[in-house]
Amino acid sequence: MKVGVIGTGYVGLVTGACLARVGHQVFCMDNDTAKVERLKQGIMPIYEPGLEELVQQDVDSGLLSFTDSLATVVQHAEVLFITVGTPSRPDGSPDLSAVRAVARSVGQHLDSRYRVIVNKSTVPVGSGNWVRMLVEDGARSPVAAAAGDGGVAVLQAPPELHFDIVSNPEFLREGSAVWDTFNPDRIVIGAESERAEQVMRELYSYWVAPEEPDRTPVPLVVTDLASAEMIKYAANAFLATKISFINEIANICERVGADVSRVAQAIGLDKRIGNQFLNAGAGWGGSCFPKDVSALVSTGQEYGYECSLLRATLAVNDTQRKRIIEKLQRELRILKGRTIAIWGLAFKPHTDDIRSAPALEVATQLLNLGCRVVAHDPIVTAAQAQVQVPDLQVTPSALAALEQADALVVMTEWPEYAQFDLAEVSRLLRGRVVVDGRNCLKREAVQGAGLVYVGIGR
Ligand code: UPG
Repeated sequence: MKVGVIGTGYVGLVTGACLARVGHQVFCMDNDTAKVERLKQGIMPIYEPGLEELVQQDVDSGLLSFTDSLATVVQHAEVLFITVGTPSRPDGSPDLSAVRAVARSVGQHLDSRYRVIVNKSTVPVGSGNWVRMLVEDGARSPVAAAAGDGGVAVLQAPPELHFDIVSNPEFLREGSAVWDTFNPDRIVIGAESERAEQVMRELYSYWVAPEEPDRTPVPLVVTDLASAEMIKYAANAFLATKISFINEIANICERVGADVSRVAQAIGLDKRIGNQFLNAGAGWGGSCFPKDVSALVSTGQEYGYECSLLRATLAVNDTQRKRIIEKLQRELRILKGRTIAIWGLAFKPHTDDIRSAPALEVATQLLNLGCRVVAHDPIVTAAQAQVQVPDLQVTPSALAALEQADALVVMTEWPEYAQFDLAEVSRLLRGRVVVDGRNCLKREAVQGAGLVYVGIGR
């Protein structure tokens, strides 16, 4: 099939590359011409394991191409994915201006051939209808005739449109997005018509109707538009709540002398609970959970419902970062004038994404308290981090960050942090305190090196 992907961010690029890999002809479009040029040269805008190789192979096979021309994509593709960003506005509601602009422009370029327009960006419930309206509005707008008309806009009669809107939420985790795309737990399609559903079944046939007998079909859930949109929010809100729940349990564990790791392990063995997303720590960040939980609260409010559980999920997450500062204060007493080393800036390992990263929030709070903060991350660069926290010092060596530091705080569980020689860590640190904000170090080993170990809920 011929597929257009509008927006080459995380979701768009990964989706486009994976669909090309299974044999579709994919056109990835972005209005950032410089980004398109870099993609053509094989330079990825994000760090994601396996993506660069995949894109390169797809480009070599001729199945993946990049363009900045929306007209080209709309003309060639029978399925059009909208994968542009929907960041949070200050009040927590999502900023849909990019979706609005793309939907209208798609409408302006549509002709009378049938198209399926797929919302893959996480958009509030009800957006499917709204996108339909925008596409229709776009189609009614004046269209300038092609180049060579001397710049004079020529009014053309709007074509008779044949299109359906589909909601097809993504469930990709940064750091394993390519793997997740090839191995999804389910594929969700919210479709307006049987015709659109059939197109999507064919598009995803590699997953839902595999030809190889040894591959198990991925469950396909077909719903109405609103339910598909809700599934995405409900999944992220549930996962975020699960983490806030275990963080709350951790906070009680600390007070009663229990170990949250053992508690999580045991409750996770109950299949009704499940053992994933039960790691207590400094809280969740990233581009999805904070934005999506806030957006769901905002949708509830819009429709006259107060989301008290989800507000608590957000509140627990917010205070969880402050607990790192409290722990430092408890150990060091005065924080003003102290040097604190932070290991890990990305919101989680195997990504360079620092959006809503707990590490940067903790660094900001420490700087505001008069500390000097020296951080290390295996991938995030000083330039990247300093856009958000200008006074943060970032060193390319994890061990160098420890020199003259009164305490070490581990904020991202990069595997290499658990492998350092703790005797060396102990020798370099001026102070004795190690706050393990991700429970990723071995407590006994840290203590064995003469350091004070402070974990979360243990
Ligand atoms: N986290 C914990 N404890 C856990 C698991 C995760 O604190 O037990 C934190 C993690 O450190 C990170 C955040 O939770 O800060 C989110 O982690 P993760 O879900 O792995 O990352 P994302 O890439 O943000 O993926 C989420 C959903 C994915 C969805 C995506 C965008 O997992 O299904 O597609 O958001 O909506």
